Amino acid sequence: MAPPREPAPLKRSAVRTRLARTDPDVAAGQEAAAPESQADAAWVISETGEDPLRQRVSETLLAVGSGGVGTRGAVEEEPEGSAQLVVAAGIYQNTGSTQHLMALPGWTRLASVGPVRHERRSLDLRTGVLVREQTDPVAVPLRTARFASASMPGVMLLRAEGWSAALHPGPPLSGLPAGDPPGDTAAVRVGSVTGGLAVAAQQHTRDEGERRIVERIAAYLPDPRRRPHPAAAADLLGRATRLGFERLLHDQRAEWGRRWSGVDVRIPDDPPIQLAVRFALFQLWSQTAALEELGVGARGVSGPAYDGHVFWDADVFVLPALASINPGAAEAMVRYRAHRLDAARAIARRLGGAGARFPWESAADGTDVTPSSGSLGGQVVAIRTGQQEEHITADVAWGAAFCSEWCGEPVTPDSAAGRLLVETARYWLWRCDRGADRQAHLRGVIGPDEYHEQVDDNAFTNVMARWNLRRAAHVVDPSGRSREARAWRHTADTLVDGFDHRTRRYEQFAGYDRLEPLTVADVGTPPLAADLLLGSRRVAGSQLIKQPDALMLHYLVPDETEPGSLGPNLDFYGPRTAHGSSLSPAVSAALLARAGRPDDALAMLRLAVSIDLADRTGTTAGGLHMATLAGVWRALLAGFAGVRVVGGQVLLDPVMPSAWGTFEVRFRALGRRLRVRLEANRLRVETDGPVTVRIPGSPPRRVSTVTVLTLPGEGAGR
Ligand code: IFM
Repeated sequence: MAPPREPAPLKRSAVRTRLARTDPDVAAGQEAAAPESQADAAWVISETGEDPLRQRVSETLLAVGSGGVGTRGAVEEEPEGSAQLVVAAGIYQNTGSTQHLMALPGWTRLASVGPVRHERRSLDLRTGVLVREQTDPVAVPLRTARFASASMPGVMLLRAEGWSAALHPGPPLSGLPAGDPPGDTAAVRVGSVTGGLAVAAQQHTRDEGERRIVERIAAYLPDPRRRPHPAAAADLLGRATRLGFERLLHDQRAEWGRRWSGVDVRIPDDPPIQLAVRFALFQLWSQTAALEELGVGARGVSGPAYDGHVFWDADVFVLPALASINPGAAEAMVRYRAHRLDAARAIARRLGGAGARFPWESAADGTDVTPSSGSLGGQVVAIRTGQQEEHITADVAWGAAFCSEWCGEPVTPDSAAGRLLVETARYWLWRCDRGADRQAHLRGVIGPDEYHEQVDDNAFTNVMARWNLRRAAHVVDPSGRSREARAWRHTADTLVDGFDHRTRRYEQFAGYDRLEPLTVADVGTPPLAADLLLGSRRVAGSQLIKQPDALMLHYLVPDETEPGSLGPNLDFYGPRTAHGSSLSPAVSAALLARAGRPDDALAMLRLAVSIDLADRTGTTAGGLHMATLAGVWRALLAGFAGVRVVGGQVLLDPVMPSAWGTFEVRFRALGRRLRVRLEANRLRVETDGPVTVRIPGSPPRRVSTVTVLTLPGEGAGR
């Protein structure tokens, strides 16, 4: 049983800042007067700080990031219990299972700000500016504004304005190895397991009567593969300070404006879902970057949970979402895996096998960092995912192939995706057992449903391995002549998949159907941790599942599943799914939409968006659930809008819940920007260049600029 892992205690990194004004008018080129936050409900996430128990959740939700560097939204004075943290993708310390993202020098700490009893903090998703406003009636209220520059990745800016007797900035970087030296400039370089980070910062303070204004700019330069030169951070800082706060604020608004014009959602009849999806898009964008390589931890760069380890969450959730948001970042994720092929080969070799086997949890160098024990309800329990959750190997290959398909890049044997497919196929060929039945089997694994360990022939693992073998064979040998590719195809064709033609359902693993037929309704209301409520042993002996397992096949490789099998699998596994993993509701929402059940899908989507925004699992304090955010966007794009990219064509097969009259998605695919709007049975497609689209029942159609297509049948209501 893989227990939920407690968030590691946060290391408080330091920084101080002061700030001054926030700025709604700066984009219009005006010097900002004392700013008011923009209360546009369609774009703003607000926290009041009234509930001390929500403090760490607010810090997660109000995280900002750019250039692969993330900063939690702790208030500037960092009161007791506040958990400030700055981390960067790929910058790890320690070894083995204790390897974790390094707490970096911080840029948001102010030495003192004076008493603040009531305040409002508003993250404007439209601009990426986080504004804090004191709502106490005092003569000189505290106001702060901060943002992670979208136009200069890695540059962070803070402005504070307050009463000069109370507002003291302290040094511009906090948590430096040798303490916080006095002065208004600071720079440091830190080494990590495989690379390092250089950071430089500078601040200015000025008094205007009783008012003090502090402006601070910091430049972070992380490099997961080598130690960056300190001069490079100083250079970045120099360029940023020459532009100055106002100019960078202006550029911030312009850059986010560009982002939102290309990727967005419009659901006029459902403002809460529209805001929640925008929040997901905002954080997916902020927590990632088109770097030389990008390993996305389960919580991105927004918190310490799972130590920043990279799971399948990255390959099959975050990567496909990014392919439609910021394709360069998705490609960087593929490079993260490709750069670790040698480490994966070494794991396979150590097992006596061939090819490459990826670790369930990966971090700096691609060695296995999965812990071997954890805590479940206060008890120490073994974690076996490292040995048994082997589907990760096919997931990595799937992510790389998906990225190529979505972006319109060919997969050749020499491309990153091609090499990943081939090496993973070699592993599966070695890993499969031949039974007396002359079929191929995969024994002793854990599927996505981690309530059941050491199972044989998990349908998800087997079908993903089958897909992997077939896809690799197609890449190296489309005509079927090579011996190796023939062996892959033969093994794929003989791998058992547990499909029962009578029930039209996959048995999750050999023997699953004979387990105690518990449903979630027998236990409580999902989402729930069935293993905690009933105990691991009882749950392992039952049909309760943590998250979609066989159903993940319909999510990832629908063309590898039996036609017409989605409905029966949803009907059977839906009531047995505890949603004990945060990944679960968004996948279920997408599948319900694909099954033509949009109202049920919308109910599930509401649960998915509440995972972080309402802290439904009590774990958001440890960071954003990146796979959930990605799943929310994919539920809309691939689920409701029915967007797929296959063979260089964009397939569109939308469904609409009865509560919505229209909805629009804007996204990227095949190197194009697309806007797709559904209204009744009319589909309006707008692109910035020619692209081939296909709707059900019609031949492919080449479209450019604006085209209106009519859907067959009842269209939107289907
Ligand atoms: O990868 C997931 C897994 O599927 C369920 N437990 C949490 C992991 C990290 O998010």
